[in-house]
Amino acid sequence: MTDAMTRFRLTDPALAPVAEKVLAGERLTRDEGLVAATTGDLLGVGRLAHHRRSELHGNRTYYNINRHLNPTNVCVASCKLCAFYVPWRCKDDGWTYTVDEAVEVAARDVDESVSELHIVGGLHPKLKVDYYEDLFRALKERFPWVHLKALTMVELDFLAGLSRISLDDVIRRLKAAGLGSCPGGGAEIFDEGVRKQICDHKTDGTRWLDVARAVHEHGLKSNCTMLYGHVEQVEHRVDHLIALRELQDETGGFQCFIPLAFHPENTELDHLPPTGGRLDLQTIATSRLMLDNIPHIKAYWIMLGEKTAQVALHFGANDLDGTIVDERITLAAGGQAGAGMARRRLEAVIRETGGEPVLRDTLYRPIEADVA
Ligand code: V47
Repeated sequence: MTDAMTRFRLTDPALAPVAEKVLAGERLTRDEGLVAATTGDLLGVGRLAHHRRSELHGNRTYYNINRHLNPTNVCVASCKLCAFYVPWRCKDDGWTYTVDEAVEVAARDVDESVSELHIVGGLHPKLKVDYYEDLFRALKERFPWVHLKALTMVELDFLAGLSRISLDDVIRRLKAAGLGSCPGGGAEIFDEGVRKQICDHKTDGTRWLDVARAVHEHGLKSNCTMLYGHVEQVEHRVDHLIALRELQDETGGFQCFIPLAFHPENTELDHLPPTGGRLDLQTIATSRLMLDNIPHIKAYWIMLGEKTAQVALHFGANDLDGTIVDERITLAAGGQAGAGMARRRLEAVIRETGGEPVLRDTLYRPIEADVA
């Protein structure tokens, strides 16, 4: 029994070298990541991840007051993992807002307390870069205090192709129009074999990383994600984390990593079971341990559910995301957690775990003002 094993009350000797490295602040290897992701000692790996989380953030637990806006759910990609999209030219249940309509939809829920609009949608074959420029300008004019966290790497890549301009021009133009940062969606699992099975018509893993690099080179921060609990194997998850870690070494542009629990309902993969608590928590913990250079790990309560998200705050996560109000992607796939949560409730959820709630803006700066 090593000192580290005793200190973290580990029951799996394979975790001993991982624990030594955690104590020394050293980077874990791929093999050590695999041990963290597969050990039977779930509570042990959770304690290691919580140790890292506490070193980085103490018991500070971040949340924000945000709103989601999905300008369209029409999408040409037809990803098997997705229940949100409708195919192009399908009349049923699809929406595509004009710029004015999108601003009015946002206006239903945005007031002075809201600091962020999270804007993502389908790959619509008629919405070129000028649509998003007009949209961002109109939103900034109406809500100048709101940060626009908009468009995944997949959407930016699609816009460049559709608009027949370079990716650099897309980013430059959207930044000039008010884009503040980018969300982390669309990364799924980078492995090409897995991508073929769950999202074969969209931006591949290498390109996703290249687009993120370009976003960071333009001085914008972004988040990153990993969709787990479908057809992937544990090796795919660990390799995905390492690919993100390597890019972060280069650019430092990722603020936050969000493991996304796959929701199968209403998708073409609805024969798969939903994720269980063990996979959810072990994935959060492994992420915290492997991603030594990404400051924040988000337990996205909409996908994890309130209770698992609370436990995740003791397994390496230090952020819960936000108030949201109108979330449609998880809801379409059978999400049970709801589509929004009041600020006071989010704070209570954090406090119940022993955490200190920190209201933040999109760039993780604490917001002091009491905006109720
Ligand atoms: O890109 C799609 C995933 C993502 C399903 O950056 C699904 O702060 C589970 O990226 N089951 C959108 N997941 C969500 C996302 C996100 C959410 C919150 C915060 C941030 C951030 C980013 O959700 C998609 C895709 O990867 N997704 N369908 C599904 N059935």
